[in-house]
Amino acid sequence: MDEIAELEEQAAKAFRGATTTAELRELEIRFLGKSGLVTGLMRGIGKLSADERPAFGAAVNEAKGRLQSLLDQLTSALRGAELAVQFENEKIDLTLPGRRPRAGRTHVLQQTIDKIKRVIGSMGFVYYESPELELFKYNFDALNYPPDHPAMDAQDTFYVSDDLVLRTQCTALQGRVFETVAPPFRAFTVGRTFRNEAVDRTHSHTFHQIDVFMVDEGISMAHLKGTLRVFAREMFGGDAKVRFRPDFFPFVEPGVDYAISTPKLFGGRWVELGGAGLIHPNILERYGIDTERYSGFAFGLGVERIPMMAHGIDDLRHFLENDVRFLEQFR
Ligand code: FA5
Repeated sequence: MDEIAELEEQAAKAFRGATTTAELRELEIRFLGKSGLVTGLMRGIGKLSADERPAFGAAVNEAKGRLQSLLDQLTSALRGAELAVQFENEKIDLTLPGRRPRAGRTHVLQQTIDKIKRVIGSMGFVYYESPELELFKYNFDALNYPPDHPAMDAQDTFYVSDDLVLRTQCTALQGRVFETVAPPFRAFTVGRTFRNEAVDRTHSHTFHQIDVFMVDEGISMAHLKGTLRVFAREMFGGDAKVRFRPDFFPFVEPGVDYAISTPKLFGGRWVELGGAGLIHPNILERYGIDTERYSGFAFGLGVERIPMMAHGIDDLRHFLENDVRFLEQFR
């Protein structure tokens, strides 16, 4: 019996010395577990005489019961203290200012494209999507480029195969529309274009163009100029002016380049935006359009130029680099 009292005292002392619930759990296993020391006392019962056994068994069980309740009491006291520490550590300070979420915004080029679509669309032109990976025939042949014409050299591009190129100009939409839509019509597209070109502040291998064209009865350079003037005023303000100068593109006759000027930008200096002209009769005839009755105009321009002018951006590489410090300036 002394053996029991001794072990009980030893266990109780160890329990009281524990400083964490984890330590208590270890002690519980060591003393009270299935193969623990107190339980182990029962193994000695075989050495006792039959009439000593019940009293010994009962004494072990009582000691075990007392130790278990001491352990429960100590565990709950320590757990309370531990939770208090944990809550203190995990405390949230509701008075701290919040972290402001960074709101994204539309890319400055996309803002320009959206505005162009509104302006051109409001003049009755229908928007078409046209592929960036384009058949050579739509990018060049359908646009009246004679085979091996030097004008193609100015638009060297990336060939995926002999027939497939990354389009050099959005004018590639024309053949696709002529094949499927009969005049009168007004069509336009906006999208990415590609050229194998040395990159500098005003030239990129990847840039954007708008291409607009219409075919109807009696269309002349006056319609072209009037449309461009409305476009320029909507984009740059009511006092924008448009200027034409002769230029060559195989798909227009006559061909011009055009520039705009407004007193607000660059002190009224002329800024070239793109090319334009009356659609070449060869093209209309190729698609079976009666050139006695119908004629059309077309114009194209580089999109990057517009925000560069409007915001005084000096290098178009900024548009592709996606530096947030650059992008967040444009709301
Ligand atoms: C054309 O691409 C013709 N398709 C435009 C056209 C359409 C003429 C309809 C007649 C009728 P051009 O190669 O000049 O033309 O390019 C038009 C505009 O695209 C240029 O004025 C310029 O603003 C822009 N551009 C051309 N190459 C680049 C480049 N590498 N990087 C940035 N912008 C460019």
